[in-house]
Amino acid sequence: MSERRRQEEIGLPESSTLTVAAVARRLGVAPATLRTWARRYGLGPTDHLAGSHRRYSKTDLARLVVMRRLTHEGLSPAQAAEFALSGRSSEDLAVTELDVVGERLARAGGGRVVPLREASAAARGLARASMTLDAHGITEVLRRQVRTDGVVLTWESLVSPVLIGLGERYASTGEGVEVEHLFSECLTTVLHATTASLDQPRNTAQVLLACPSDEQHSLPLHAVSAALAERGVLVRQLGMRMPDGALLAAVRRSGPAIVMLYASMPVQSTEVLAELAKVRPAPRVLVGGPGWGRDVPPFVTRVESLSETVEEIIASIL
Ligand code: B12
Repeated sequence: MSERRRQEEIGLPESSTLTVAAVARRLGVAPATLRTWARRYGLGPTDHLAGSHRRYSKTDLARLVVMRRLTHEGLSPAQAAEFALSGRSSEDLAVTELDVVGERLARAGGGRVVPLREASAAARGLARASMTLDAHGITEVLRRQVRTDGVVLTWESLVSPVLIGLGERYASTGEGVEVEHLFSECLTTVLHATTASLDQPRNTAQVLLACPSDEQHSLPLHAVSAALAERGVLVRQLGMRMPDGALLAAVRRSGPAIVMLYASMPVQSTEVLAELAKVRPAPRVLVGGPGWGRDVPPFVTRVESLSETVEEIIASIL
């Protein structure tokens, strides 16, 4: 994170200073922890006034924000402090370090975790950032992972297990809607940024993505558009809750070579698929997600994963 970004996050006027109690409230850590961080790691107020009334400046607070984030992500306090004092951005942490972080989190366990069967260490780290509602932490992990591994691998090894874990937690406890929303927002931001970075599309054939009416689970489609953007393919993204009539109108107007529909919730009627078959020229139709039952017509291709979707689309249009 740049110094400016860090300062912005802190949102404190340049000259203001804060007491230990005020910093503790802002960061959500105990005053005793702040005193320990000051004593052991030199992360106390840097003004040179003696006595008990020393106050934290904006720069001191910025370091503590990094310290808190990295300890949440699973670094030891000593490692986190070294990083916070170095003034380096937490994005400089290598992905291998991220795995170490995740491994620690996996071992740490604890009560407020998302159930993650067979998840990678990094997925556990991401889940932990989600549970502490650390929006910047979630976004950073996702951005870093997309940059190194690309969208498909990030989705399949990291994002999907976390989403399924969040869903299971909600199903068994009825809790965590706020976590699900925050995670979805951060993920959408990262996927949109990837999609928007495509400036020279190499496809002339059009691709249309949408969720059927009443379907709000659009994240997989945002992953499809971001993964295709990485391969130089631009799509038309209609997103969630597309009424049948509007979808058909868009298809007639834009003449896509391929239409992909994703549904998590049970699809009430497949009539729109029959209508799509009547459009001329007829687009190829893909459906994905657990919402599609057994009765999809034979001219429709079912896709089971993000990678399969991306390969099917690319093979059809390039
Ligand atoms: C994020 C989320 C939300 C967000 C969606 C935000 C957004 N913009 O997409 C919000 C908060 C809006 C939301 C709302 C709701 N949600 Co919701 N949500 C989820 C969550 C956690 C992730 C959804 C997702 O993106 N899944 C994508 C992948 C990770 O999961 P999947 O579809 O199961 O993946 C399988 C395959 O599709 C395939 N796959 C994986 N990735 C990809 C990618 C592609 C392209 C393809 C083709 C395949 C594929 O592999 C997986 C293994 O089989 C799921 C949990 C879950 N297991 O999905 C619940 C979940 C889908 N939601 C659920 C529910 C009940 C709801 C609500 C009804 C809650 C409510 N009471 O209001 C509402 C409204 C839903 C509606 N009308 O559409 C249930 C659905 C249960 C059911 N089938 O009936 C789930 C399963 C949670 C649960 N376990 O109870 N939700």
